[in-house]
This record gives sequence, C-alpha cells and structure tokens, in this order.
Amino acid sequence: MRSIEERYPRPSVMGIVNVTPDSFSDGGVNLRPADAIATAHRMIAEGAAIVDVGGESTRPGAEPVTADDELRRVLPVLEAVAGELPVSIDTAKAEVARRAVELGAELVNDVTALRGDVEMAEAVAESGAYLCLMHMLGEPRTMQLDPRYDDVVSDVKAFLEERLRFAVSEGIAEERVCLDPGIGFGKTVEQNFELIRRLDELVDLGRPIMVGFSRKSSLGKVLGDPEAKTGPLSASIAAAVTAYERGATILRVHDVREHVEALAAAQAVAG
Ligand code: HH2
Repeated sequence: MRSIEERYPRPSVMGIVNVTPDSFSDGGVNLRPADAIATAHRMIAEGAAIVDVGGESTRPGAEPVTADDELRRVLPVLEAVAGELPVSIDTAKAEVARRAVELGAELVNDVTALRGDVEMAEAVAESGAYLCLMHMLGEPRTMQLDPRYDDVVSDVKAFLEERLRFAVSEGIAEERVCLDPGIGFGKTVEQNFELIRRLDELVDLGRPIMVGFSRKSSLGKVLGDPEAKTGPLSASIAAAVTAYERGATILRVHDVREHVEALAAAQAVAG
C-alpha cells in the first residue's frame, strides 16, 4: 500500500473541478459535463497530480444540495475520467464517495472531516481510498458570521488530531490520510494568514498537509477591497508558495499551470 506522501510528493498540485452552478470563483464554468471533463484533462496535462471533482459548493452562505443532485452533477464527469485520470471526490456524503471510488476515484476530500455523514468513515475504510480531513468551524451557511478561537492554530491542530484519531479508530490507515486547515471555513482574514504563518505546528502532526488558498476572498481583502468575494491569481500563487515553504504538501488550486510553474521555481530556489 502506497502512503499518501509517496503517492503525492511535496509539492503536488490538486486541480479544482467544481461541477456546480454556484461555486465562489468558478460557479457554472464546469457545470456541463463536457466542460468539466475537458478541464480535468487540461489540468492533468498542465501538471496536476490529481483533480478534485465536486458537486456541492461550500462557499460562505451556500445551501446544502441533496445526494441525488450531487450525484447527477458529478457522475457523468467521474464516469468519463475517474478510470483514466487521478481523481479525488470533494464530498461529505458517503453515498457519493462510494460511487466515486467505485468509478475509480482514489481520494475522498471531506470538508466535514467525517462529521457530515455517519457512514462516511466506513465508506472510506472499506474503499481503501486516500482521505483528506479538513477543519471547518460551524457550517457553510453561517461559518463566516463571527468565527472565534482561543488560539486559531492550536484549536485547528487539536481538531485535526482528534479527527485523525477517529479516522484511524474507524479502520482508515493513517498512512492514507492528509490534513487541511480549511482556509476560509469559519476564519477571518487574519486567522487564515496565521494558519499559514504557523503551518509548521500543523506539520508537527506528522501527516501531509493540504492547503487551499486559491482565489479565496482573504486574498482580495488583503489587497484593499473589504467586500472582495475572490482573490486574484497573483495573490493565490503567493499564498500557495508560502504554504509550500512552510511545509504544505498538496496545494489545491483553480489555476494549475501557473501554480505548477511557481512551485517548481520555488522548489528550485529552496534547493
Ligand atoms: N476549499 C473549498 C472546497 N473544498 N477542500 C479542501 N480540502 N480544502 C479547501 O480549502 C477547500 C476544499 C472551497 O473552494 P471551491 O471548491 O473553489 O469553492 P466552492 O466550495 O464554492 O465550490
């Protein structure tokens, strides 16, 4: 069994394929299966190690979708690419994860860290898929209203440690799990930046760290627009490279080619 760090060496890029009408930065772009399939192929050709297919937006304020709707969105895409390309399924639903893995998805990216569906841990354990456990405070509908922590890094670290222990107790091999601080999921701009600044404390948990800062609104806000809903590519790359430099292994991004190039250069500079 290959560990997740052997499968995705540092740094690896995960390309985002949102098959949704309402994702915060690319809603609608890949809603038609043909577009999503073409995007997935392009991202792998541009150097992504894996593409993350999702059928439910988790942007601040998003309403949940049913399993049927989610399956209707992602199945045609997975049927076309999951046996052929390295694919991850971005879902909190066990049924969606099961179907995706049957079709060839190799990683389950659960933004609820196995809290959204009581059957998810079993679905992942049985499938043998890789797993990403992400931190979120609250739920997407309300998470940005007034996020508070004693110390954001210590709180996120304790959460991820507990979720990792839970996953292992449910029969999921630790070597198959990576952890994600959940940038933008119940965090202020400053809390998001502090999580990257002190990423070494999360690296100390001993599992590979995934970071998804791509286009997130904190990057637009720090550039001077307090109402920003997204951030630009330039700032996304800066955040990804900084996260890599502080120990991140997998960078989850919308703009694959630019991030692959930036990370290759950063790696060369770091030596
Ligand atoms: N961010 C989003 C969705 N899934 N998964 C992980 N592991 N880490 C993240 O930071 C993360 C994630 C939100 O970004 P996006 O998919 O572009 O938007 P939306 O949720 O609106 O579809």
